[in-house]
Amino acid sequence: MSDLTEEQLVEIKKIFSKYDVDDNDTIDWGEFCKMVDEQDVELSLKDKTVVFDKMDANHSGMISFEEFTVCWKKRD
Ligand SMILES: [Ca+2]
Repeated sequence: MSDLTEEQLVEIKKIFSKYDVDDNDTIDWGEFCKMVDEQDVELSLKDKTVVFDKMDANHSGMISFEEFTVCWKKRD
């Protein structure tokens, strides 16, 4: 199922780690907001909630690297 190359995975991991500030291998709400704020996109709090909820596929309140990778694939 995974069609990402090793290189792409390394790249995604790099981005993921950058925003996983407390290094617990998940992106929580606070870290997610920081990530969004650093992009050149204007998202309302409501939009952020929707995006976060979409990325957090199992609704654990945190985005795992796996969930992050899945979203990355959908982006392209
Ligand atoms: Ca984290």
